[in-house]
Amino acid sequence: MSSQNAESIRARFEAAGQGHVFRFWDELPEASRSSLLAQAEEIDLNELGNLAAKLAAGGSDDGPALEGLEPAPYIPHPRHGGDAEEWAEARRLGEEAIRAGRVAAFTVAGGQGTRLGYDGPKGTLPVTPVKKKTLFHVFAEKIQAAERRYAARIPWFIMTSHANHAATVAAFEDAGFYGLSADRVSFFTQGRMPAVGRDGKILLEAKDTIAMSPDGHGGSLRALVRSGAVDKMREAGVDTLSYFQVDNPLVRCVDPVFIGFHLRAGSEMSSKMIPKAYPDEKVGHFCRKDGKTVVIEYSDMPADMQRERDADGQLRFVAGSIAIHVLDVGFVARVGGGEAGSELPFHRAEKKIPFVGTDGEVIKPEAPNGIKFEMFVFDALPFAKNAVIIETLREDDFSPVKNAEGKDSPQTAVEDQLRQFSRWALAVGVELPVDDTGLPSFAFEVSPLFADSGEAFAERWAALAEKPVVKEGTVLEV
Ligand code: UD2
Repeated sequence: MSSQNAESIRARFEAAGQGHVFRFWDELPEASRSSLLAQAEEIDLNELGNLAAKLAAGGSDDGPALEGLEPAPYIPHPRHGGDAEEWAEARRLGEEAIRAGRVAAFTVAGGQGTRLGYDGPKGTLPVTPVKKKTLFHVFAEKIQAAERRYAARIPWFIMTSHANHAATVAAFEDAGFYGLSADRVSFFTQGRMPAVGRDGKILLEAKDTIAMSPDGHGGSLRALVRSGAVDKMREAGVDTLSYFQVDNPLVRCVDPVFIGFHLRAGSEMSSKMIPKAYPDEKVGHFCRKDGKTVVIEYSDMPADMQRERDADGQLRFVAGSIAIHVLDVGFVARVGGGEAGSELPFHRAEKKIPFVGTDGEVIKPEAPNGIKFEMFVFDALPFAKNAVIIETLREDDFSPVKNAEGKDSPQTAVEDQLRQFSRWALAVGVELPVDDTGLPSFAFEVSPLFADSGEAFAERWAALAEKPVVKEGTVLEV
């Protein structure tokens, strides 16, 4: 970088009241200077200025206000009164789109996985009961199973973060892309936001390093555009994106029914819901406000509202968001491209952020001292035309790994997979000892390449000339 360039960047920071970022400039070696300048260039000072102004004004975060919120309507699953004909029609539409190569899979995998305490990209966490396949491996097999079934190409886009990009790509390379053809898989890194103190000033975590963190999964929309992923999709004839989080081994990565409902409605962004299992389950709530679909995050909805019940005793805000969406690529291009009036708000999180004091010493605060900013992808819903929400069955779509132990942990995810495999096996007459939650007394495993649904399992099983004995350690593969 030319020294002229360096001067102009420093001047811009000075003018924006952020000149302290270069406080240690004079003592920094050349390499540190370049690295600091590169970080500074990532920062949109206008955007940060607006956020800091709101902070100074004591404004709360930009989430939607709670007055006038109504529960959002959704299309019920046939098991709960939904129209089976309609579901079959949606499936046909979705299958047609997949066959035509219009659908890509998209995983957001840029999170820091702090709660799990796992050292490595979350997608490399082993999750299956017997073979201990990783999350990425499970998704890859599900995508491959769909490619085979529909004789289609299904490109897979994976959003990483600065912190885990190299490790993620290396994991795929080491694993031979888990059997997928490497040219189908694209990685790109999400954006970052600087952390600021309560005074809106950018925090330095070292003399030459700005405290930066991923800009939230909502940053995926910008990143899809900036990275060229949207162009790549358009070139490949992809207009529909199947979005899911890296932490959910049960997710149907490419679900024809869901895609079909999305296309049938001419929706720009669709979502899956499940009825919440208990009032304070940690999922967002699908609501309507001023005629638009919004998600109110669990941490933003007061407890009494989360517990409200209607006349027949059902939770009023029952529709839980499990972070599974279908997005129209044109919509991603618009919102991610920064179309005026459809900017995603930033949510604020107060955190303990180690920082460099004026004397250059690193200070580790005991209490939250700063603010991190994140965008949430579901905040795009109010901008989407014809947003559709369909109900899905928890046991077939949702068992997230969030914590090291207890609820939503690797252990519960293994158990939920075992219950799913057992349901499929019991349905075709396999004898299995299961408890009253459907959990078998031993571990076995069904690869998505053997079957990725109850119907697929029944078909594969019927076609087997010799039925294997299902016992401890059995793995049904390919
Ligand atoms: C998310 C949803 C919640 C519910 C739940 C279901 C939010 C705010 N809440 O809760 O409503 O749907 O999931 O499991 O999203 N990620 C990135 N980059 C980032 C931050 C996150 O890629 O900068 C990814 C992360 O890798 C993970 C996903 O987004 O795949 C979820 O992030 P989280 O664990 O922070 O969200 P959580 O569990 O609070």
